[in-house]
This record gives sequence, C-alpha cells and structure tokens, in this order.
Amino acid sequence: MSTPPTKTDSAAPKYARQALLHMAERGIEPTPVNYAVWYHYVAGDKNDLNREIDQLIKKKPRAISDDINTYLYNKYVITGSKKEEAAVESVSQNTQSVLAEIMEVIDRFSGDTETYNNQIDEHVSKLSQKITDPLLKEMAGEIVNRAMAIRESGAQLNGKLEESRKEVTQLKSNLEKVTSEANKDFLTGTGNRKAFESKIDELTKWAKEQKGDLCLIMIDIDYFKQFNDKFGHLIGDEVLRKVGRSIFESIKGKDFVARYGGEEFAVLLPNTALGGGLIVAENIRRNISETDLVRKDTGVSLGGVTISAGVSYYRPDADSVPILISRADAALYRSKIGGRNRVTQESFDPA
Ligand code: GH3
Ligand code: MG
Ligand code: MG
Repeated sequence: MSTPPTKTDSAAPKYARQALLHMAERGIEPTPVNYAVWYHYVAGDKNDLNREIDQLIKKKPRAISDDINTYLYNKYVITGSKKEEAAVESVSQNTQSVLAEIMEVIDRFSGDTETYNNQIDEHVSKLSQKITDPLLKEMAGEIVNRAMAIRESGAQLNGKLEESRKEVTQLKSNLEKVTSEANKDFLTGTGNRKAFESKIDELTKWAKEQKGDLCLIMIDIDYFKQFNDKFGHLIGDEVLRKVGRSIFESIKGKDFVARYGGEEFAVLLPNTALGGGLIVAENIRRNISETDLVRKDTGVSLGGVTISAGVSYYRPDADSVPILISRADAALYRSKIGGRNRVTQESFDPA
C-alpha cells in the first residue's frame, strides 16, 4: 500500500512537479488518472508499477497511451481512489496564483541581472511570506533556488532561464488541465457531482453576500430504464451525452450544468429569479422533447426522450444548500407524478 500524499508530506510538491514533467516529456495528457499513475511512479511507492513502466519505457520510450495509463491505474493504483483525489487537490490548491508569482520572479531574472542582484533576497522572502501552504512553499522554493543557482553559475543565463520559464508554463497549463478534468463528468463533459457541490456552495455564498438571485433546476430523464432496456446501455450513454449537450445549449454565461447522478442533471442559474428559472427549465424541456434521436450506426429513428424538471429559488435567510436542493427535488417529483415531460416550481406545502 502506498502512503497517500498529504499536506504534511514534504516530498509531495517535488513528486507533483516531477510527475507533471514526466507526462509533458512523454506527451501524456494530464488527466487525473494519468497523473495518479505518474505521481506514484516518481514517488516510487509501488514497485510493480515502476517495474512495468520501466519495461514499457525501454521498449518504446515515448509511447505510453491513455489506454496503457488506464490499465496501469486499474492494476496498481485504484486501491485507494480517494488518495489520488487528495494528490490532485494538494497540487492544485492555490497553485495558479503561486505559479504566477514564481513566473514573475523568473521573468525578473531574465532582465537586468546587475540591478536585480540586490533585489533577489527581497523577492524570495516576499514570495515565501505570501505562500502559507508548506507544500507550495517548498515547490516555489525549489524553482526559485534553481533559478538562483543558474544565475550564480553565470553560464548561458538567458537560455536556461528561458527553459525554466517554459517548464513553469507547462507545469501551469498541466495543472489547469488536471484541475479542470477532475471537475468534469467523464461521460457527458458537463460538470460532475463534485464540481456541482463546490459551485452551489460558491453561488449560495455569493447570493447571500451580494443579494443576488439564484435558481436551481433538477432534471431527470423520463422512463430512462425502459429506454436502456430497449436499446442497450451504449445507446443510453449516447442519449445522456445528447441531453447534457442540449441542456448546455439552452443556458448561457455564468449558468452551470452538472451531471448530478445516473440520469439526473442539475443546473444553477445566477442572477435569475424564479420566473426566469422556470423559463429556462421550460426551454430545456421543449428542446429535448423536440429532438428526434437517430441511431448513429443505422440511421434509424429511436423516437425521443423527455425530461421532468423541478425549480427552486434560493432564499438566503431561510435556506441551506440541502434545503434548496430538496425543494427542487420535491418539485421534480411532482413533475413525475403529474405525468412527466413537465416543469414544476417549488412549493412550500408538503409534497
Ligand atoms: P422515471 O421517469 O421515473 O425517472 O423513470 P426512470 O426509468 O428514468 O428511472 P429509474 O430511476 O427507475 O431508472 C433510471 C435508469 O437510468 C436506470 C439506468 O438504466 C439508467 N442509467 C443511470 N445511469 C446511467 C448511465 O450512466 N448510462 C446509461 N446508459 N443509463 C443509465
Ligand atoms: Mg433518476
Ligand atoms: Mg429517470
């Protein structure tokens, strides 16, 4: 069993950086699964994993496809999926702003080094004051130290600094991808449950503080079990993608959609009062019900699917997040028992 990377594990930032660099070097997409594999590889805490990767590298140094990474993940890493989540969390937390700081320091190196000479200590100490997270402090310190060492060596200063700068840019964009992939639903490409949970926290906080309007729509596909039973799960999955896309096309701007569970979606509408929320939900319902589903392989029509929806409106003084969700759920339930393919607004009477 591996030791999970935690905030107190002082090697974690080094591993995080090395894993991302390995991936960049081999053209491996920075998905959370791939990242988890390479994190353990550099941490060296799973001997069999390292042995297998080393053999693969020997055979074909650059070709380790997503499929192979997934295979390695399932074989060696999956034993504790929560741990990988923790690894992603630990590298991504606050990292964007910290990397921007480091980038600035490195950029200054490539300017007038004479003038900069006297300022370096000040910058480094300012940087370390700003970063409170010990992991990130170490990560930042390592890159800054390396830049300082390069400066002191005086050799090929600008070229090497440029290299460092590129490395940090790559690291930054990889981290962005890892973070955004970790928030996506793998099937539909909408947000996932985890992203929904942080979004609803963020937006209810915003609505409370800024006195903004906020609506929630809960959506569930009607009779989807029958659809799956009739056409099979793969076509069912295709329909889920289509419904996700259709919802996405019916919203705009800061609106947010996530797959909440199996065949359920949740939509958050900031700056939207209840009336507006009902209009959006009705648009979503209509667009989906008017879509004729056509089987890709045979071109034969599958008929259509419909959705039911429930809409609730956030009241900062009385509501918690679970209460807001349960009111939308209760309204969705009333859409179901009322005959499906319809939108129902929240009610304060017992459902
Ligand atoms: P209702 O109108 O009451 O919502 O009926 P339903 O059949 O949609 O509801 P039920 O909860 O009985 O079944 C949900 C079905 O959704 C079960 C399963 O077949 C399907 N489903 C859930 N997740 C997935 C998925 O990821 N892919 C596919 N293809 N189907 C899924
Ligand atoms: Mg359901
Ligand atoms: Mg359903």
